[in-house]
Amino acid sequence: MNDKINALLRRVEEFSPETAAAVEEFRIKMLGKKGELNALLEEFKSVAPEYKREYGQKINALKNRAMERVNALKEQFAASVTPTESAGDMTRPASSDDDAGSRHPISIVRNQITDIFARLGYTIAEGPEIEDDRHVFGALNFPPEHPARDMQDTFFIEKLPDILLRTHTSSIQVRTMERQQPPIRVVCPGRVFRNEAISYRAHCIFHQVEGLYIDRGVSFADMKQSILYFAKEMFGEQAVIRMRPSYFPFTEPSAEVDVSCNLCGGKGCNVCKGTGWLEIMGCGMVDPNVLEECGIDSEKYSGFAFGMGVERIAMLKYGVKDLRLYFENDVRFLRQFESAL
Ligand code: 2NL
Repeated sequence: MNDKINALLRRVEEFSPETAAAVEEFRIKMLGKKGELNALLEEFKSVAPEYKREYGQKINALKNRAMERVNALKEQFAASVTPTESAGDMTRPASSDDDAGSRHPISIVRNQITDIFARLGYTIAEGPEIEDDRHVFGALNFPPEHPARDMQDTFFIEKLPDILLRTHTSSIQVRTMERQQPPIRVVCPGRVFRNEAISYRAHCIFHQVEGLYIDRGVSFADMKQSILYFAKEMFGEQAVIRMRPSYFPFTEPSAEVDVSCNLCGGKGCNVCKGTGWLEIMGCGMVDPNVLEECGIDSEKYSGFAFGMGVERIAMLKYGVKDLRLYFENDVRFLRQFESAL
């Protein structure tokens, strides 16, 4: 028994582990339920009574020494673990394996559009998707019999009084004008809804950004320069624009804006259908009827407004030919925009 105790004591003293795991392994082997010390205590039961005192003390001393060593070694390993080893290097760049997801291309392009106008001093305004007739049509100079007011084109929630899903974000600008006197400079991004058959070029839910600038003496030339600045920021410094006369109930005069095709450099390709031009938005000088309807003196103030479809801008920017891809949330499509902002 004496030899056994001494041998174990030597093992305790000579134990020099390399890792914290080795200390734990040693503790289990020595002090665990089925360990050496318990085996010794089992043997101790059959020791002759006259030796019990001596061996009892020795076994106790061995146990205390073993516990002391294990605890000291454990502490030593805990202290030598640097923060780097325990928690990883907190200053290292994120691993490319970390799947952080990505913004939807429509969000990316919508943010790019509003950022460009923010640089020109526009603020962002939002409004409700469920609207009333006045804010979507009435205040915007739509005559009572205008086809857009038809069930064919607009989703009505309640016909009387007319509660409907907005068909354009102009309703946000109407609400801005009702609330605030000029100078007004706002961009209004949002979802809009139209009762249309879904195809590669149309969807019943899509996204718009509209803008409105009202102050004393705002001219068509101001509008043209603002839109040219936008086109260059969005499509590159080489971009040029042209305006074609158009018609909207809420602007007069009105125009469609084309940007030079950035894919073929204006020579003509399948995207611009050989014309060298891509239609990007509509715009015009706000009709005095609209200003008056929203509580703004049309004798004192003038302004311009514009509107564009985010899906359309995104299709032109990324060369996506089928708009439905933006609504399906197929990750194979969405992953391609991971590197974008
Ligand atoms: C387009 C054309 C346009 C506007 C939107 C607007 C808003 C108010 C007053 C006057 Cl409150 N106009 N918005 C003006 C011209 C064109 O959008 O093709 N959008 C996709």
